[in-house]
Amino acid sequence: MSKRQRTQVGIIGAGPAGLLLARLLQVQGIESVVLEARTRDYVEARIRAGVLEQGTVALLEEAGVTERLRREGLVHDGAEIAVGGRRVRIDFRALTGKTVTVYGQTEITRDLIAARLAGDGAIIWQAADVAIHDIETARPRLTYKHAGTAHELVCDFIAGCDGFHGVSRSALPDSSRQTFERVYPFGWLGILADVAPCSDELIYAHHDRGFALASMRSPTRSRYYVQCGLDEKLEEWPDERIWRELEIRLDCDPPPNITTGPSIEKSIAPLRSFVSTPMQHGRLFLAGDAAHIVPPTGAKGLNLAASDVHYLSRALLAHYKKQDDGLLGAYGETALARVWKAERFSWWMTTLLHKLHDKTSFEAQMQRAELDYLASSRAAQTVLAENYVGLPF
Ligand code: FAS
Ligand code: PHB
Repeated sequence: MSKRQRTQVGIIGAGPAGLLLARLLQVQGIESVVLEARTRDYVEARIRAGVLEQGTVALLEEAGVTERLRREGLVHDGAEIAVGGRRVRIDFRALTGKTVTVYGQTEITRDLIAARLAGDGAIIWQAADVAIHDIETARPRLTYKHAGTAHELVCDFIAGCDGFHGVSRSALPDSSRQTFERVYPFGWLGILADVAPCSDELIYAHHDRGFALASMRSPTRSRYYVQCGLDEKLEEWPDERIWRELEIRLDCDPPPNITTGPSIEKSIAPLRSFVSTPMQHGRLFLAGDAAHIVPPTGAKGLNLAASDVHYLSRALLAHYKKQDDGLLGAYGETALARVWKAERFSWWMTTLLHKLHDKTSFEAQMQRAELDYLASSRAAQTVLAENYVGLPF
Protein backbone atom coordinates (compact mmCIF):
# COMPACT_ATOMS: atom_id res chain seq x y z
CA MET A 1 0.00 0.00 0.00
CA SER A 2 1.70 3.29 -1.01
CA LYS A 3 1.52 6.54 0.91
CA ARG A 4 -0.51 9.06 -1.10
CA GLN A 5 0.44 12.76 -1.00
CA ARG A 6 -0.80 15.81 -2.90
CA THR A 7 1.03 18.92 -4.18
CA GLN A 8 0.64 21.56 -6.86
CA VAL A 9 3.94 21.02 -8.76
CA GLY A 10 5.96 17.80 -8.59
CA ILE A 11 9.64 18.49 -9.45
CA ILE A 12 12.07 15.71 -10.36
CA GLY A 13 15.70 16.65 -9.66
CA ALA A 14 17.47 18.92 -7.15
CA GLY A 15 19.99 20.42 -9.57
CA PRO A 16 19.95 24.12 -10.48
CA ALA A 17 16.79 23.78 -12.62
CA GLY A 18 14.71 21.91 -10.04
CA LEU A 19 15.90 23.91 -7.05
CA LEU A 20 15.51 27.31 -8.74
CA LEU A 21 12.00 26.43 -9.94
CA ALA A 22 11.01 25.16 -6.49
CA ARG A 23 12.31 28.35 -4.88
CA LEU A 24 10.65 30.73 -7.37
CA LEU A 25 7.32 28.94 -6.81
CA GLN A 26 7.85 28.89 -3.03
CA VAL A 27 8.33 32.67 -2.79
CA GLN A 28 5.03 33.04 -4.66
CA GLY A 29 3.21 30.67 -2.29
CA ILE A 30 2.90 27.84 -4.82
CA GLU A 31 3.51 24.46 -3.24
CA SER A 32 5.92 21.95 -4.78
CA VAL A 33 7.77 18.79 -3.79
CA VAL A 34 11.29 18.04 -5.10
CA LEU A 35 12.22 14.38 -5.59
CA GLU A 36 16.01 13.89 -5.75
CA ALA A 37 17.68 10.51 -6.39
CA ARG A 38 20.93 11.37 -4.60
CA THR A 39 21.82 12.49 -1.08
CA ARG A 40 22.09 16.15 -0.10
CA ASP A 41 25.85 15.75 0.46
CA TYR A 42 26.31 14.29 -3.03
CA VAL A 43 24.34 17.09 -4.70
CA GLU A 44 26.13 19.81 -2.70
CA ALA A 45 29.56 18.36 -3.53
CA ARG A 46 29.18 18.38 -7.35
CA ILE A 47 31.72 20.62 -9.13
CA ARG A 48 30.22 22.04 -12.29
CA ALA A 49 29.64 25.44 -13.88
CA GLY A 50 31.15 28.73 -12.88
CA VAL A 51 29.89 31.67 -14.97
CA LEU A 52 26.48 33.33 -14.48
CA GLU A 53 24.69 35.56 -16.99
CA GLN A 54 23.14 38.75 -15.60
CA GLY A 55 19.68 37.25 -16.23
CA THR A 56 20.55 34.23 -14.10
CA VAL A 57 21.71 36.48 -11.26
CA ALA A 58 18.41 38.41 -11.51
CA LEU A 59 16.45 35.14 -11.18
CA LEU A 60 18.53 34.13 -8.15
CA GLU A 61 17.75 37.59 -6.72
CA GLU A 62 14.02 36.90 -7.24
CA ALA A 63 14.55 33.59 -5.44
CA GLY A 64 16.07 35.49 -2.52
CA VAL A 65 19.38 33.63 -2.58
CA THR A 66 21.97 36.23 -3.60
CA GLU A 67 23.24 37.45 -0.23
CA ARG A 68 26.43 35.27 -0.39
CA LEU A 69 26.66 35.63 -4.18
CA ARG A 70 26.78 39.45 -3.84
CA ARG A 71 29.53 39.05 -1.21
CA GLU A 72 31.63 36.34 -2.83
CA GLY A 73 30.74 36.42 -6.54
CA LEU A 74 33.31 38.00 -8.88
CA VAL A 75 31.82 40.44 -11.42
CA HIS A 76 33.76 40.28 -14.70
CA ASP A 77 33.64 43.04 -17.33
CA GLY A 78 35.31 40.89 -19.98
CA ALA A 79 37.28 37.78 -20.90
CA GLU A 80 40.28 37.05 -23.12
CA ILE A 81 40.89 34.85 -26.13
CA ALA A 82 44.53 33.73 -26.44
CA VAL A 83 45.52 32.85 -29.99
CA GLY A 84 48.89 32.81 -31.76
CA GLY A 85 50.61 34.04 -28.61
CA ARG A 86 48.35 37.13 -28.40
CA ARG A 87 45.67 37.92 -25.81
CA VAL A 88 42.57 39.52 -27.33
CA ARG A 89 40.26 41.05 -24.70
CA ILE A 90 36.51 40.93 -25.30
CA ASP A 91 35.15 43.90 -23.36
CA PHE A 92 31.63 42.78 -22.39
CA ARG A 93 30.75 45.98 -20.55
CA ALA A 94 31.90 48.34 -23.34
CA LEU A 95 30.34 46.21 -26.11
CA THR A 96 27.04 45.24 -24.42
CA GLY A 97 26.72 47.24 -21.19
CA LYS A 98 26.49 43.90 -19.36
CA THR A 99 28.82 41.78 -17.19
CA VAL A 100 28.99 38.15 -16.00
CA THR A 101 29.45 36.88 -12.46
CA VAL A 102 31.86 34.09 -11.55
CA TYR A 103 30.25 32.05 -8.74
CA GLY A 104 30.33 28.25 -8.69
CA GLN A 105 27.25 26.14 -9.39
CA THR A 106 28.16 24.25 -6.23
CA GLU A 107 27.57 27.44 -4.21
CA ILE A 108 24.29 28.19 -6.01
CA THR A 109 23.06 24.68 -5.20
CA ARG A 110 23.95 25.13 -1.53
CA ASP A 111 22.27 28.56 -1.37
CA LEU A 112 19.07 27.28 -3.04
CA ILE A 113 18.84 24.19 -0.82
CA ALA A 114 19.33 26.29 2.34
CA ALA A 115 16.61 28.77 1.30
CA ARG A 116 14.23 25.99 0.23
CA LEU A 117 14.53 24.17 3.54
CA ALA A 118 14.45 27.38 5.62
CA GLY A 119 11.10 28.09 3.98
CA ASP A 120 9.85 24.59 4.89
CA GLY A 121 9.93 23.49 1.24
CA ALA A 122 10.02 19.72 0.72
CA ILE A 123 13.04 17.99 -0.84
CA ILE A 124 12.88 14.20 -0.69
CA TRP A 125 16.51 13.00 -0.85
CA GLN A 126 17.31 9.49 -2.12
CA ALA A 127 13.93 9.19 -3.82
CA ALA A 128 14.31 5.90 -5.72
CA ASP A 129 12.57 4.57 -8.84
CA VAL A 130 10.77 7.81 -9.61
CA ALA A 131 8.16 7.13 -12.29
CA ILE A 132 5.83 9.49 -14.14
CA HIS A 133 2.15 8.68 -14.73
CA ASP A 134 -1.03 10.18 -16.28
CA ILE A 135 0.61 13.28 -17.77
CA GLU A 136 -2.27 13.60 -20.25
CA THR A 137 -4.77 13.99 -17.40
CA ALA A 138 -5.41 16.88 -15.00
CA ARG A 139 -3.97 14.77 -12.16
CA PRO A 140 -0.52 13.60 -13.23
CA ARG A 141 1.20 11.40 -10.64
CA LEU A 142 4.73 10.59 -9.50
CA THR A 143 5.49 7.32 -7.77
CA TYR A 144 8.74 6.67 -5.92
CA LYS A 145 10.29 4.68 -3.10
CA HIS A 146 11.83 6.29 -0.03
CA ALA A 147 13.33 4.46 2.96
CA GLY A 148 11.67 1.26 1.77
CA THR A 149 8.19 2.78 1.54
CA ALA A 150 6.27 3.23 -1.72
CA HIS A 151 4.87 6.74 -2.24
CA GLU A 152 2.47 8.34 -4.69
CA LEU A 153 2.49 12.11 -5.28
CA VAL A 154 -0.58 13.50 -7.04
CA CYS A 155 0.20 16.84 -8.76
CA ASP A 156 -1.34 19.53 -10.94
CA PHE A 157 1.88 19.68 -12.99
CA ILE A 158 5.22 17.83 -13.20
CA ALA A 159 8.57 19.55 -13.95
CA GLY A 160 11.21 17.16 -15.33
CA CYS A 161 14.44 18.74 -14.04
CA ASP A 162 16.35 15.46 -13.76
CA GLY A 163 19.23 16.19 -16.11
CA PHE A 164 20.53 14.33 -19.15
CA HIS A 165 20.35 10.89 -17.54
CA GLY A 166 16.97 11.35 -15.88
CA VAL A 167 13.61 9.67 -16.57
CA SER A 168 11.55 12.69 -17.70
CA ARG A 169 12.58 12.98 -21.35
CA SER A 170 11.55 9.39 -22.09
CA ALA A 171 8.12 10.02 -20.53
CA LEU A 172 7.20 12.06 -23.62
CA PRO A 173 5.63 9.94 -26.38
CA ASP A 174 8.26 8.54 -28.81
CA SER A 175 5.95 9.50 -31.68
CA SER A 176 6.32 13.22 -30.96
CA ARG A 177 9.91 13.27 -29.71
CA GLN A 178 12.81 14.47 -31.92
CA THR A 179 16.46 14.62 -30.88
CA PHE A 180 19.26 16.67 -32.42
CA GLU A 181 22.84 15.80 -31.41
CA ARG A 182 26.49 16.44 -32.09
CA VAL A 183 29.07 14.49 -30.06
CA TYR A 184 32.51 16.15 -30.21
CA PRO A 185 35.62 13.96 -30.74
CA PHE A 186 37.29 15.37 -27.64
CA GLY A 187 36.60 16.06 -23.95
CA TRP A 188 37.61 18.49 -21.23
CA LEU A 189 39.85 17.55 -18.37
CA GLY A 190 39.02 19.89 -15.48
CA ILE A 191 41.15 20.59 -12.42
CA LEU A 192 40.28 22.54 -9.27
CA ALA A 193 43.13 23.80 -7.08
CA ASP A 194 43.45 26.14 -4.13
CA VAL A 195 45.90 28.46 -5.90
CA ALA A 196 45.47 32.07 -7.01
CA PRO A 197 44.00 32.47 -10.53
CA CYS A 198 46.55 33.24 -13.26
CA SER A 199 44.63 36.29 -14.47
CA ASP A 200 41.87 38.63 -13.30
CA GLU A 201 39.54 37.41 -16.04
CA LEU A 202 38.94 34.10 -17.87
CA ILE A 203 41.33 33.17 -20.68
CA TYR A 204 40.07 30.90 -23.50
CA ALA A 205 43.15 29.64 -25.39
CA HIS A 206 43.30 28.22 -28.92
CA HIS A 207 46.58 26.30 -29.31
CA ASP A 208 47.97 23.76 -31.80
CA ARG A 209 48.20 21.27 -28.91
CA GLY A 210 44.58 21.85 -27.99
CA PHE A 211 42.17 24.18 -26.18
CA ALA A 212 42.73 25.39 -22.62
CA LEU A 213 40.64 27.54 -20.28
CA ALA A 214 41.80 29.44 -17.22
CA SER A 215 38.87 30.15 -14.90
CA MET A 216 38.40 30.55 -11.16
CA ARG A 217 36.05 30.20 -8.19
CA SER A 218 37.55 32.87 -5.88
CA PRO A 219 40.77 34.91 -5.45
CA THR A 220 42.33 31.78 -3.90
CA ARG A 221 40.72 28.95 -5.91
CA SER A 222 41.37 28.30 -9.62
CA ARG A 223 39.51 26.16 -12.17
CA TYR A 224 41.34 25.10 -15.33
CA TYR A 225 40.43 22.90 -18.30
CA VAL A 226 42.48 21.33 -21.10
CA GLN A 227 41.09 19.66 -24.22
CA CYS A 228 41.86 15.93 -24.16
CA GLY A 229 41.09 12.82 -26.20
CA LEU A 230 37.86 10.92 -25.48
CA ASP A 231 39.90 7.74 -24.85
CA GLU A 232 42.18 9.40 -22.28
CA LYS A 233 42.06 8.31 -18.65
CA LEU A 234 42.41 10.48 -15.56
CA GLU A 235 45.34 8.37 -14.37
CA GLU A 236 47.26 9.45 -17.52
CA TRP A 237 47.02 13.04 -16.29
CA PRO A 238 48.97 13.50 -13.05
CA ASP A 239 48.86 17.09 -11.77
CA GLU A 240 52.40 17.82 -13.07
CA ARG A 241 51.33 16.95 -16.65
CA ILE A 242 48.25 19.17 -16.41
CA TRP A 243 50.22 22.16 -15.13
CA ARG A 244 52.87 21.67 -17.83
CA GLU A 245 50.22 21.48 -20.55
CA LEU A 246 48.47 24.59 -19.21
CA GLU A 247 51.76 26.53 -19.21
CA ILE A 248 52.33 25.58 -22.88
CA ARG A 249 48.76 26.20 -24.11
CA LEU A 250 48.32 29.43 -22.12
CA ASP A 251 51.73 30.78 -23.12
CA CYS A 252 50.91 34.20 -24.57
CA ASP A 253 52.03 37.82 -24.33
CA PRO A 254 51.88 39.01 -21.57
CA PRO A 255 52.28 35.54 -20.01
CA PRO A 256 49.62 34.69 -17.36
CA ASN A 257 51.07 34.07 -13.94
CA ILE A 258 50.17 30.39 -13.39
CA THR A 259 50.54 29.24 -9.76
CA THR A 260 50.64 25.46 -9.54
CA GLY A 261 49.53 23.30 -6.63
CA PRO A 262 47.82 19.99 -5.74
CA SER A 263 44.43 19.39 -7.39
CA ILE A 264 41.46 19.06 -5.04
CA GLU A 265 39.24 17.77 -7.85
CA LYS A 266 39.99 16.38 -11.30
CA SER A 267 37.55 15.00 -13.90
CA ILE A 268 37.14 14.33 -17.62
CA ALA A 269 33.80 15.25 -19.24
CA PRO A 270 32.75 14.49 -22.82
CA LEU A 271 31.35 17.37 -24.93
CA ARG A 272 28.05 17.15 -26.70
CA SER A 273 25.38 19.40 -28.23
CA PHE A 274 21.95 17.91 -27.71
CA VAL A 275 18.33 19.06 -27.92
CA SER A 276 15.18 17.00 -27.43
CA THR A 277 11.90 18.45 -28.66
CA PRO A 278 9.19 19.14 -27.63
CA MET A 279 9.90 20.28 -24.06
CA GLN A 280 6.37 19.60 -22.88
CA HIS A 281 3.56 17.07 -23.21
CA GLY A 282 0.27 17.26 -21.33
CA ARG A 283 1.11 18.33 -17.78
CA LEU A 284 4.85 17.38 -17.99
CA PHE A 285 7.35 20.18 -18.64
CA LEU A 286 11.11 19.58 -19.14
CA ALA A 287 13.70 22.14 -17.98
CA GLY A 288 17.51 22.23 -18.10
CA ASP A 289 19.77 19.32 -19.04
CA ALA A 290 16.71 17.02 -19.17
CA ALA A 291 15.92 18.69 -22.50
CA HIS A 292 19.25 20.00 -23.82
CA ILE A 293 23.02 19.86 -23.39
CA VAL A 294 25.67 22.30 -24.60
CA PRO A 295 29.47 21.97 -24.67
CA PRO A 296 30.71 24.11 -21.72
CA THR A 297 32.83 26.35 -24.00
CA GLY A 298 30.17 29.07 -24.02
CA ALA A 299 29.37 28.75 -20.27
CA LYS A 300 25.69 28.20 -21.16
CA GLY A 301 24.64 24.93 -19.45
CA LEU A 302 23.66 26.29 -16.08
CA ASN A 303 22.39 29.53 -17.61
CA LEU A 304 20.06 27.65 -19.98
CA ALA A 305 18.62 25.74 -17.01
CA ALA A 306 17.87 29.14 -15.46
CA SER A 307 16.43 30.37 -18.78
CA ASP A 308 13.94 27.48 -18.95
CA VAL A 309 12.97 28.05 -15.33
CA HIS A 310 12.40 31.75 -16.06
CA TYR A 311 9.77 30.82 -18.64
CA LEU A 312 8.26 27.86 -16.73
CA SER A 313 7.93 29.71 -13.42
CA ARG A 314 6.12 32.62 -15.11
CA ALA A 315 3.81 30.21 -16.94
CA LEU A 316 2.90 28.38 -13.71
CA LEU A 317 2.37 31.70 -11.92
CA ALA A 318 -0.04 32.82 -14.67
CA HIS A 319 -1.98 29.56 -14.23
CA TYR A 320 -2.31 29.81 -10.46
CA LYS A 321 -2.66 33.58 -10.08
CA LYS A 322 -4.61 34.53 -13.22
CA GLN A 323 -6.10 31.17 -14.35
CA ASP A 324 -4.35 31.90 -17.68
CA ASP A 325 -2.73 28.89 -19.42
CA GLY A 326 -1.43 30.76 -22.47
CA LEU A 327 2.20 30.82 -21.28
CA LEU A 328 2.03 27.13 -20.28
CA GLY A 329 0.83 26.23 -23.78
CA ALA A 330 3.69 28.20 -25.36
CA TYR A 331 6.41 27.18 -22.85
CA GLY A 332 8.29 24.67 -25.02
CA GLU A 333 8.39 26.89 -28.08
CA THR A 334 9.38 29.98 -26.09
CA ALA A 335 12.14 28.17 -24.18
CA LEU A 336 13.48 26.44 -27.31
CA ALA A 337 13.82 29.74 -29.19
CA ARG A 338 16.44 30.81 -26.64
CA VAL A 339 17.91 27.29 -26.29
CA TRP A 340 18.71 27.03 -30.01
CA LYS A 341 20.55 30.37 -29.97
CA ALA A 342 22.66 29.22 -27.03
CA GLU A 343 23.25 25.86 -28.77
CA ARG A 344 24.51 27.75 -31.81
CA PHE A 345 26.83 29.97 -29.75
CA SER A 346 28.21 27.02 -27.75
CA TRP A 347 28.83 25.01 -30.95
CA TRP A 348 30.47 28.06 -32.59
CA MET A 349 32.78 28.74 -29.57
CA THR A 350 33.70 25.04 -29.43
CA THR A 351 34.45 24.78 -33.15
CA LEU A 352 36.38 28.07 -33.07
CA LEU A 353 38.66 27.28 -30.14
CA HIS A 354 39.36 23.54 -30.12
CA LYS A 355 41.95 21.59 -32.07
CA LEU A 356 39.79 19.90 -34.71
CA HIS A 357 41.48 16.60 -35.54
CA ASP A 358 39.07 15.78 -38.34
CA LYS A 359 39.48 19.17 -39.95
CA THR A 360 40.35 19.42 -43.64
CA SER A 361 42.92 22.04 -44.63
CA PHE A 362 40.02 24.26 -45.79
CA GLU A 363 38.34 24.00 -42.36
CA ALA A 364 41.67 24.80 -40.70
CA GLN A 365 41.84 27.94 -42.83
CA MET A 366 38.24 28.86 -41.88
CA GLN A 367 39.09 28.47 -38.18
CA ARG A 368 42.19 30.66 -38.59
CA ALA A 369 40.26 33.29 -40.55
CA GLU A 370 37.48 33.34 -37.90
CA LEU A 371 40.07 33.84 -35.14
CA ASP A 372 41.81 36.63 -37.12
CA TYR A 373 38.44 38.30 -37.77
CA LEU A 374 37.57 38.11 -34.05
CA ALA A 375 40.92 39.63 -33.11
CA SER A 376 40.51 42.55 -35.50
CA SER A 377 36.78 43.37 -35.60
CA ARG A 378 34.68 45.20 -33.00
CA ALA A 379 31.57 43.83 -34.73
CA ALA A 380 32.84 40.24 -34.36
CA GLN A 381 33.71 40.85 -30.72
CA THR A 382 30.24 42.35 -30.11
CA VAL A 383 28.59 39.19 -31.47
CA LEU A 384 30.65 37.04 -29.10
CA ALA A 385 30.05 39.39 -26.17
CA GLU A 386 26.26 39.64 -26.52
CA ASN A 387 25.92 35.85 -26.65
CA TYR A 388 28.35 35.27 -23.79
CA VAL A 389 26.67 37.72 -21.37
CA GLY A 390 23.31 36.17 -22.31
CA LEU A 391 20.68 37.12 -24.88
CA PRO A 392 17.50 38.71 -23.48
CA PHE A 393 14.81 36.37 -22.08
P1 FAS B 1 21.53 18.55 -13.27
O1 FAS B 1 22.08 17.35 -13.99
O2 FAS B 1 22.46 19.51 -12.65
O3 FAS B 1 20.54 18.06 -12.10
C1 FAS B 1 19.65 16.98 -12.29
C2 FAS B 1 19.35 16.40 -10.92
O4 FAS B 1 18.37 15.37 -11.09
C3 FAS B 1 20.57 15.75 -10.27
O5 FAS B 1 20.70 16.18 -8.94
C4 FAS B 1 20.28 14.25 -10.37
O6 FAS B 1 20.79 13.53 -9.25
C5 FAS B 1 18.76 14.23 -10.34
N1 FAS B 1 18.17 13.07 -10.98
C6 FAS B 1 18.57 12.46 -12.12
N2 FAS B 1 17.77 11.42 -12.39
C7 FAS B 1 16.84 11.36 -11.39
C8 FAS B 1 15.74 10.51 -11.11
N3 FAS B 1 15.45 9.49 -11.91
N4 FAS B 1 15.02 10.74 -9.99
C9 FAS B 1 15.31 11.79 -9.18
N5 FAS B 1 16.34 12.63 -9.38
C10 FAS B 1 17.09 12.42 -10.48
N6 FAS B 1 27.80 24.09 -17.48
C11 FAS B 1 28.42 25.28 -17.59
O7 FAS B 1 27.77 26.27 -17.91
N7 FAS B 1 29.77 25.39 -17.36
C12 FAS B 1 30.53 24.30 -16.98
O8 FAS B 1 31.71 24.41 -16.77
C13 FAS B 1 29.90 23.05 -16.82
N8 FAS B 1 30.62 21.96 -16.41
C14 FAS B 1 30.00 20.75 -16.31
C15 FAS B 1 30.70 19.60 -15.90
C16 FAS B 1 30.07 18.36 -15.82
C17 FAS B 1 30.87 17.14 -15.37
C18 FAS B 1 28.69 18.24 -16.13
C19 FAS B 1 27.99 16.90 -16.07
C20 FAS B 1 27.97 19.37 -16.52
C21 FAS B 1 28.63 20.63 -16.61
N9 FAS B 1 27.93 21.79 -16.98
C22 FAS B 1 28.53 22.99 -17.11
C23 FAS B 1 26.54 21.74 -17.27
C24 FAS B 1 25.81 21.75 -15.96
O9 FAS B 1 26.19 22.86 -15.21
C25 FAS B 1 24.35 21.68 -16.28
O10 FAS B 1 23.99 22.53 -17.35
C26 FAS B 1 23.47 22.01 -15.08
O11 FAS B 1 23.87 21.19 -14.01
C27 FAS B 1 22.03 21.77 -15.51
O12 FAS B 1 21.25 21.76 -14.38
P2 FAS B 1 19.98 20.76 -14.29
O13 FAS B 1 19.20 20.87 -15.53
O14 FAS B 1 19.36 21.06 -12.98
O15 FAS B 1 20.58 19.29 -14.32
C1 PHB C 1 34.16 27.24 -15.12
O1 PHB C 1 34.66 28.14 -14.41
O2 PHB C 1 33.90 26.09 -14.68
C2 PHB C 1 33.83 27.54 -16.55
C3 PHB C 1 33.91 28.85 -17.00
C4 PHB C 1 33.62 29.12 -18.32
C5 PHB C 1 33.28 28.08 -19.18
C6 PHB C 1 33.21 26.77 -18.73
C7 PHB C 1 33.51 26.49 -17.40
O3 PHB C 1 33.01 28.35 -20.48
